[in-house]
Amino acid sequence: MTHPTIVILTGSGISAESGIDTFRGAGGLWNRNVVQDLANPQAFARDPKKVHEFYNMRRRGLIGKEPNAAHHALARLEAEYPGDVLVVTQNVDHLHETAGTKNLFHMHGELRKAWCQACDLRMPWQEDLTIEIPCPSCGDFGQMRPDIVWFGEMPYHMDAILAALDAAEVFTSIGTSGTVYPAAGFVEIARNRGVHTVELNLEPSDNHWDFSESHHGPATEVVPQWVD
Ligand code: BJW
Repeated sequence: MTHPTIVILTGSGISAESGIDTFRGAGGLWNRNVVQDLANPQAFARDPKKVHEFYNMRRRGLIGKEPNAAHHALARLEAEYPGDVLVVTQNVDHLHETAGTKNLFHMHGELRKAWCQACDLRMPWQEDLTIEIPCPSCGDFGQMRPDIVWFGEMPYHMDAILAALDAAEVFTSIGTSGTVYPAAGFVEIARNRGVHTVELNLEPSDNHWDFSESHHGPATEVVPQWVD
């Protein structure tokens, strides 16, 4: 017997109970900072110091954060399920890999990586970034940026993600509001192929009508229930 291939999309809601802010909704990053004005290449070109400060604050905020029961449940699913499981995360934190998930794409980049725009090298980065820091590889100044996909930039691994969606037999979306594309469109791609689509979220997401099945509640409850 073959087992259905599962593709799982995660968003900031899965990390909320680990103490990492979501973007939208009460207390979300969006409300306290005008993220739209910071998370784009034009803002970085105009005021790199301000954009670095925002991401330095967020990178420091990851210190001491641990995966929760939802991250652990997905790692357990990958380890124990006889079929293929792929996690595609929009999150820029490191909690899926800390929990043990290996088959993972960070489609919006990673806070703990830096990208040198001069020599195109991406590297692990735990410290603050500033405009004064030279690139460790090429020595150029002012060229280091957070390895984050900003608005108007192409998300990472898109070819591989679309190929995985093409092979998926189950698509599950966890902790995402369904407002940011192209990730918000994955459920429609899956649904149009007749794939079983599952929503696990605190509340109905913006595209909730695209799901065959929905379970609303905190990720630490609904994700382990779905996995088990
Ligand atoms: C819980 C919970 C708990 C809470 N348990 N659940 C008009 C129409 C269509 C598209 C566009 C458009 N105008 C522009 C676009 C494109 C744009 C876009 O989609 N904009 C929308 C805002 C409309 N997209 C892009 O630009 C993307 N690139 C692109 O399209 O490239 C193509 C292209 C390129 C070049 C030329 C031409 C085409 C790039 C998008 C990059 C997104 N980046 C961000 C910021 C990254 C930087 C950073 O981290 O600061 O990524 S935006 C932000 O939103 C972040 C997230 O990954 C992303 C998704 O948010 P998420 O994870 O869903 O969080 P929330 O807060 O929205 O939702 C949390 C959910 O969890 C809620 O539902 C809660 O209820 C729930 N929840 N607690 C379970 N305990």
